[in-house]
Formats: sequence, C-alpha cells, structure tokens
Amino acid sequence: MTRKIIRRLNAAEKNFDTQLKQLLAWEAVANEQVEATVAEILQQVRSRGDAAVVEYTNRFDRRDLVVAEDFLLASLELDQALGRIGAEEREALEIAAQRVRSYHERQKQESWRYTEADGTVLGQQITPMERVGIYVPGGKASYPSSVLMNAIPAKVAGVDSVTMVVPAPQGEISDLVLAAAAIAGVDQVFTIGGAQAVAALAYGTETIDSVDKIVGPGNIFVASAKRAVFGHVAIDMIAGPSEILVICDGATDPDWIAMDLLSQAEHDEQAQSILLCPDSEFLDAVEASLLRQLEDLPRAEIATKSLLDRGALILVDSLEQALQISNGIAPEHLEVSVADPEPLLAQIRNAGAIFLGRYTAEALGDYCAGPNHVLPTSGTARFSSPLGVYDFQKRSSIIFCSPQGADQLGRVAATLARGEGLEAHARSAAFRVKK
Ligand code: HSO
Ligand code: ZN
Repeated sequence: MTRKIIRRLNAAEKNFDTQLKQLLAWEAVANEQVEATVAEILQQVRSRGDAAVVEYTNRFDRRDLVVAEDFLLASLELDQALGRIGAEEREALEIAAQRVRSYHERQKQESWRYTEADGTVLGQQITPMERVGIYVPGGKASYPSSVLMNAIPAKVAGVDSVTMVVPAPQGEISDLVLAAAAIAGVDQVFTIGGAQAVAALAYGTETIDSVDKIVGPGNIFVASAKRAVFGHVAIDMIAGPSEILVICDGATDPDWIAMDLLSQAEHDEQAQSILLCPDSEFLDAVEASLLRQLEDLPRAEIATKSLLDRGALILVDSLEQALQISNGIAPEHLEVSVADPEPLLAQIRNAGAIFLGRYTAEALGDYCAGPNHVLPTSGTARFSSPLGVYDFQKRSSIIFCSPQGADQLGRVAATLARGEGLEAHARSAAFRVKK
C-alpha cells in the first residue's frame, strides 16, 4: 500500500493497551477565556433581557435587529419553509419523523401504585416537563435530523411547549431545519444562538419564556453556557465528537464497511472510526477501499484528517476479543457486521446504539430507523443512555397513609428520628400513632 490513511493496531502486541489508550484520548478543551466571555454574556442577558440578546445577536450574527420581536419567527414562516423544500425531502422528513415518533412512543414511562394490606398506598407519578428548549446550531452542523431527534421525544413525553433557538447568521437560515421543526411540532422558533440564546432559555426575557431543560448540540460557547446554567435548568449531555466502532467477521463487502467508517469520519476532524476484525486481509481491503472511496467524497478533507488522527483498523484474534475491547471503549455507535449477530448481543455491555447484521448501516439510525441519534460519546455509554422520552419526564413519589399505616410507620419513624436527634420529626410522626 502506498499512502497511509489510517493507523493499524494488533491486539496481540504487548503494548496494545497503551496504544489503545492513546487512540481514545480526547480532552474536551475547557478554555478559561471562553468561560469568562460566556459568564459575561449570561450575566448581561440575565439582567437586561431582550436588549442584551438583541445586541449580542447583532454583533455575533451580523444582523440588524431593532426589537426583540425581530428574532421571533412567525409560525407562518415555518409553514412557508415546508412549502419551499423539495417534495422528496419533505416526504423523507415526514417518514423519518413518523418512525422516530412510533419508536419513542414505546419509551413512555407510566405512573404506578400499589396498596399495602393496611390500606396505605404508595406509588410513582410521571409528569412531563412543562417547557423545553432545543438548541440547533447554525451553519454546517445544522442538521434537520437533529431537530427531529431532540423535539419528537419531548413532544411524545407531553411537554407543553418546545422552544427552538437557531442562529441565523446574516439572516440566513436553513429551510430544511425550519421544515423539520414544523414537522416535529416545535411550538416556537427564535433565530438566536450562542451563549446568549442559552441564557435567554435559562433565565427568560420579556419575549422568551424560560424553560426547564435545554437540549441539543452546539459549539464551545454553547457547551460552556449549558454547563454554566446547569442546576438552574436541566441540560442534556455535553456531546463529544461522533464515533463509530465496527466489529466485522471479515465477510461483509469491504466497501460497505469502509463507507460506514467514512460516514462518521466526515462529521468532523475529531470524529473517531474504528474497525475490529480477526482477518488481516480484510483490513487491507478496507484500507484500500477507504483510499479509493475518499477520492470523490465532498468532505474528503475532514474525513481524511479524522481517519489519520483518530481512526484505527485493529486486528483481533476472535470476535470475542473484539467484543471485550469494544466494551472497554463503550462506543457511541457499534456495528456488529457478522452473519449471526444475535448470540453476540448478550455480550455487549457498553454502547450507545447497536447496529446488528451486515445490512444495518449506522447512517440508517442517524436518520430514520426510529431510535434516537443523540447518544453518549467518549466512553460515557458506560453509564448513560440515548436521549429519550424519559429525559423529558420526571417522577414524583406518592405516599397516602391509611390510619393503620400511619400508626405503624409513625412508631418506626419516631424511633429513627430520635436516633438522629430530630425531636420535631419524632413528634410529628407520633401524633398519628394511636394512643
Ligand atoms: N451521527 C451523528 C448524527 C447525525 N448524522 C446527524 C447525520 N446527521 C451523531 O450521532
Ligand atoms: Zn452521523
């Protein structure tokens, strides 16, 4: 092979663990300068509301807004965007939305309760959040598919009001993004972005109602602002670069596997594509295919950098070993491209989304299979899950004591309260104890 496009590792080598660690190392840059700028913006929007949002938007997005109403998009404009996009695109968005909706319907948690012998009732009541904000980046990373993936679970959960913010640099905004918002049932759209939009959603302004939770990806300013308002409102995860890990038995078309790796590599230069396979000739074929297929990819430059810096083809001695390595990595997306993936599934412990069989390209999941494409990255699949309806529902505990229940529990509680030195607790519980 002439040109190097991706590193090659061998799991049998002595220093493989070290090499793997280096491969996975990724530091989210925490930048003090950015944090200071963001803190100032948050403070300004919090104290001056709309006026500050207008000023920052004019400055950062080179717009000429005069009053706050200028950044509220009329619902008519969403409908017009729907009319402007191509019929084929509109149908694709509608099919995707429908499939995402029916998948997420199944995630709805239900309230439950049970009654004890003495008549005491215990339970858990599920309620949706009232208001949710969705951040949609402007420019190149402005994905209509992400509008669907963030808004639909919130609507399925029963959130009353979903507010979308999306920057419109120089007034430019994608029709596809607006059309996706209309199809997903977004309730209102403001054409603002950056830390000022996060601040407006978190604290509210004269025009923008504050929300209970802010979700959606953004640049370093947005991520930093979300971190800063966390606690005042809820936020989703802070997503790292996209990742794909493919486990292949060596019998899938190498062009398919190569393109699956490229599909993530083209997202951004920090994206990570890894293939694990027990057949070294297959790795050769995939490497050759990467070089060949890169040639006419519009985003070849980004994909090439991603493969060179962060990609790897790894030779393993078995599929079992591949699974073990994969569990350690906890990838955002895991493709299991083998003849019979079912028996392997039970051995998968850490992965955001699992794509089974030779025909399941990750790209299908990115757009329209149904599951969410907002997934835990950078190894966080060890402890977190895809964005879902449950992220917009909350739980309240229910306790309804019968007189007998109050009597029994009152004795127990009073004893424990006195042990903690909390006499008012003890007496409060004891009042309901039968004399
Ligand atoms: N693979 C990305 C989602 C996406 N792909 C959007 C295309 N558009 C992160 O899961
Ligand atoms: Zn993708």
